[in-house]
Amino acid sequence: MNDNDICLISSVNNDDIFKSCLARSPDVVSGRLKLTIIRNSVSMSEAYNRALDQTENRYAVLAHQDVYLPQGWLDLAKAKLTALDRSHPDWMVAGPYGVQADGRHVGRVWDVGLDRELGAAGFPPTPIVSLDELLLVLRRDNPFRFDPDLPHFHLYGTDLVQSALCTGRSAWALEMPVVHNSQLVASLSGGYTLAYRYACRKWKQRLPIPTTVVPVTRNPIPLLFAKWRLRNRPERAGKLLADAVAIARRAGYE
Ligand SMILES: [Mn+2]
Repeated sequence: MNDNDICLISSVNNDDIFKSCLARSPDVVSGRLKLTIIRNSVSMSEAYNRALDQTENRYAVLAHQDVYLPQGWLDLAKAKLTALDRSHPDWMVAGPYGVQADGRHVGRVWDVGLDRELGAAGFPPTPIVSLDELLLVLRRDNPFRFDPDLPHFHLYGTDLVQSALCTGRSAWALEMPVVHNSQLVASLSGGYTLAYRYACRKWKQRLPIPTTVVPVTRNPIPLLFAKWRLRNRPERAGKLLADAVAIARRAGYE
């Protein structure tokens, strides 16, 4: 696998956050990992499809603007993806953090909003049924496109994984940790609820689907309960809670 087999894609709506996180990743700064930026998108599906139309690399890494890829990440990802190509040639999607069919989380990322590492070092490649959207790797050996009818900027990781699984392809959590310089989710109303309802209808034969936020289920209670728990949480500040490089060092990622 060459550097040119992989491209990095990000939908950017806040340049300060982007410059402080993803754009600072050493593999991006060095130019080894070519970055395609999408702006003014109406949904994440629309953004990512636009980027897929502009790129041809065999593997697309789709990352949030608030993700920092630590020193050495590209080489680590190449090694992990090459191994997965050999061990599970049917794989289509991978990421550093996901949820298994039984609801257990698996992965390793540092979450700044929660101020701790999620998961832990030393797990093997693990099959998952949904991925945290912070970073998704898509293997492009078929002309996959994100669902343009999935609204807003939520649940596209779950939708991607389910799309892979229902066509007989596999999806994996791999140990390739990153820093997610996130802010806490402010609300699950509005766009989240619209995306959730869409996912419920689309995947009704496959429910319940556990996710990192709320299980997608026929029963409306889990989403209502999660919204209630967040009822007093203030709006996101719109600025970062920590320095991504300092966190990467503290986490031992570089
Ligand atoms: Mn994020």
